[in-house]
Amino acid sequence: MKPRVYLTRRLPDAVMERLAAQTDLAFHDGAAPVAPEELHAALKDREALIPTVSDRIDAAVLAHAPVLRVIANFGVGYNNIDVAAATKRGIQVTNTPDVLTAATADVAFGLLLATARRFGEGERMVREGRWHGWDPLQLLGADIAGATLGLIGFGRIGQAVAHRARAFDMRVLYWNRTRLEPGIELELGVDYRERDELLAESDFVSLHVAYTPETHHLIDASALARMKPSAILVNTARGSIVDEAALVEALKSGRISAAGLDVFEREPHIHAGLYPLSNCVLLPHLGSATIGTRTRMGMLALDNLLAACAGKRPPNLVNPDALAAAPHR
Ligand code: 8YV
Repeated sequence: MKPRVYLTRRLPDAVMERLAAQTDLAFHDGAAPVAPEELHAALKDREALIPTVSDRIDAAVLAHAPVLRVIANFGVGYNNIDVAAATKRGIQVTNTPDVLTAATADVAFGLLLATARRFGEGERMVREGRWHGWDPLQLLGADIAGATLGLIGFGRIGQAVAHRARAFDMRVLYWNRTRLEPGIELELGVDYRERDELLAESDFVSLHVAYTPETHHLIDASALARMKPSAILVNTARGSIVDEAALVEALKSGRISAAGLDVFEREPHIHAGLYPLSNCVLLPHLGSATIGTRTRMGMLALDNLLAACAGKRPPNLVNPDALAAAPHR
């Protein structure tokens, strides 16, 4: 029997074709996220759910899902899911690591370049007919080569950003909960710093930690105050790692020089104070947005889901305790 699956958004065609062939599929086909009532009703007989970053899957939602066995998140970050509530019910949660590492690192490095070299301001100047010719002092930015990049969080994506930075002749510092072996640091060409030291020493700070209660507002007013006035902040991880209101103040007052943001605290709502600021580049959560990456993410979510429904351990299980938990249904 094919597993009964509910998918909250349409995914790339190749994924939809495989889902249709290998599962009993129902999905929400709108341009906006599925409404709670629709999700609740859909989950009443579904064994598997594929949600995205825009779907909050908490205990209240799970209460409507009496036969759910697996939540195969479409994304590496799974802060949209109450994993503890799922584990309690014996529901497995999986994610999609690795397949989006390069695409997301590209966007982080792209934001670093775009902010340093003022691409957004230049583009707006040209499109709005305000460019009246070359000028030796026009839109002068910051040098990349020789500058210091500080990475907060040094998992797969952080390391991929370090790799790109080394190719651009940057010096790379990192902070991570667990420090790497010195041999690996040497191999990757990176140096460890405590977080406050990293903030003070870096010309660019890029965030690559998962969003958890511990990383909520990790970059707050006091962290921003430690950064150089010339420093640039890049965030492709999760919006709530940064206190957006404090960031607006820091950008307005010149406490830091610029920011490149792909993620926001209350997406798609963006702090009103960011819109008028020319020293920030704002992207609509594009980290993994390539056709190849989104296809690989969907295929991996499906691999995870099929494994769980077949009674096998999914390759990217994030809550192994769910296997032991007596299903509370
Ligand atoms: C996705 C992401 O676009 O994987 C993640 O954690 O933030 C993005 O790559 C998003 O999660 C899709 O659900």
